[in-house]
Amino acid sequence: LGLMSELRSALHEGRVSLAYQPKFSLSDDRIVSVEALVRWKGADGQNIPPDHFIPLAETTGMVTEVTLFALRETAAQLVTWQQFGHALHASVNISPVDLAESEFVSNVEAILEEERLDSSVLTLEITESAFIRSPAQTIASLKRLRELGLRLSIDDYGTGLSTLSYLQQMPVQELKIDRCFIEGLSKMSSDQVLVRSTIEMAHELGLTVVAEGVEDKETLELLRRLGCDQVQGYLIGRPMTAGEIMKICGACR
Ligand code: G
Ligand code: G
Ligand code: NA
Ligand code: MN
Repeated sequence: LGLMSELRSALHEGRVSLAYQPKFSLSDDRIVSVEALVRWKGADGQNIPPDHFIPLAETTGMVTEVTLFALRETAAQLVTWQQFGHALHASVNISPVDLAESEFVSNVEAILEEERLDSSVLTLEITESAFIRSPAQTIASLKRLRELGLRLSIDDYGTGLSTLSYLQQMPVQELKIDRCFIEGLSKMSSDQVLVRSTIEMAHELGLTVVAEGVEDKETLELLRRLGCDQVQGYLIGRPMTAGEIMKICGACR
């Protein structure tokens, strides 16, 4: 629990921040969105990676404070980008734990109102595994978030053994194909079959498809041919500061 009280202090003392990783539209040929990723600088100045504290924060409930921080910060940043003429969208990762929290949806609604953000430019990413063990409360929360006008995305798709027909019953608009299917895409025809059919099915269901972990031009062009809508990965850009996002979006108004 020492780590969690340090996390709480860090949140209050401004040592938790966000990095933004761009998402590139293959039809518009420009950066259309960014994913907010939490960054924590420990007291010794070292970065503490999310993988080291998010799982623990989930077991203690602290994760919802992180999520609400990320939502508020991203909402404010979107408004700032808009003021500079950048019509960007953004996504924030949420945890299944958040969806089980009774106050979560009303807290989200309050943030949207306080920051005066049009909710349609904000997407919530939820890992696929959350959908599989989704009790009634999770689905109910997702529906209420959707009613607020937020977009919903399935993160890490393909790792959780769910089916698209099952996910069809969920109020989602976007599907992110997990990095592990994209890494070897240009070399492995088995992955190509899988990715092609996933894109086709997702489009049948009216979902936007994003491929994660795109690291080379060959993979990007292959995904373009397969009909993928957006790509994210080191080829387009690593997680970066809000200021750096403005610079690389100089031509993406
Ligand atoms: O790039 P990075 O090392 O930040 O991400 C590692 C993992 O931590 C990813 O799975 C990412 O989804 C998760 N993560 C990053 N930021 C957040 C956050 O604000 N909330 C939650 N729940 N997960 C996050
Ligand atoms: O689980 P989630 O999809 O939120 O994970 C985001 C994580 O993936 C972050 O740690 C981010 O830094 C990392 N990431 C983003 N793009 C790439 C990429 O092109 N290659 C690799 N290896 N990791 C990436
Ligand atoms: Na994510
Ligand atoms: Mn992911």
